Amino acid sequence: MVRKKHIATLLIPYQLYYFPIPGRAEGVRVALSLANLKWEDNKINGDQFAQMKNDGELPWGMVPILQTPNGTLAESTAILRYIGGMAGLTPSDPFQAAKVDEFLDGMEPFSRVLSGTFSIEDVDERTKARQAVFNEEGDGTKNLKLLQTKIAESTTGWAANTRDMSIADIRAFCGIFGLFSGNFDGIDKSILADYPGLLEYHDKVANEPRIAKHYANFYEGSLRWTYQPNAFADLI
Ligand SMILES: N[C@@H](CCC(=O)N[C@@H](CS)C(=O)NCC(=O)O)C(=O)O
Repeated sequence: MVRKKHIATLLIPYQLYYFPIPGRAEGVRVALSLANLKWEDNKINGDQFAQMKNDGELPWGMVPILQTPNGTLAESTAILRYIGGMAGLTPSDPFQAAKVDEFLDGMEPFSRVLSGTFSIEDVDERTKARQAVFNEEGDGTKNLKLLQTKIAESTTGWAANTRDMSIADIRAFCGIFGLFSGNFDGIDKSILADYPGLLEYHDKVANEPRIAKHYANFYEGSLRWTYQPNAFADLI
């Protein structure tokens, strides 16, 4: 599929491939947009995913991938670092940049809290399993508390204590609030009412002018309402 798109690639040099949901590609989409690059959002279905995998187009057998003028790049965090650099979202100071990397790597367990639930076919069982993730002792709860604590420790309010917004914020914002769009059975946005620090952080990032502009228009059903200012205002 990537090979067949080579003409489009000449015109639109960055080609993202992912499922038609925010998921692990959303931060990359934001970074591509903030970097003002010419890019295309290729939304694939399960059959296209299988075809790409079968054709050896996925370096690690997974999506997202980003086709670039220099070749294909996989792994959402690697792509975010690469494009984030072009968007001015990575600090130039090496230690600050490493702290941003620390945050990105540190929040990986959060990104996986639902991974054991996707293969549960029965909707009631899946719902129960996901509710358990956000029970008092669940991994979702543990990770949300940790993220809230980490963000509260920042003196600037940005996730990795950077002077300006960084890719750590893009990942944290897209990852945390994307979970509460209503796309995942059993996960209700009311869970966030227990995390006033995260709701405050939502307000800060959603109102950052580049983010607010990026999400000013989204199409119905895109699940991206969670990224708009005041998305969770009724919980405060
Ligand atoms: N570490 C990878 C994980 C990517 C990942 O889990 N991708 C999932 C979709 S969210 C996937 O491709 N699943 C299909 C499969 O594993 O067969 C990243 O961050 O990009």
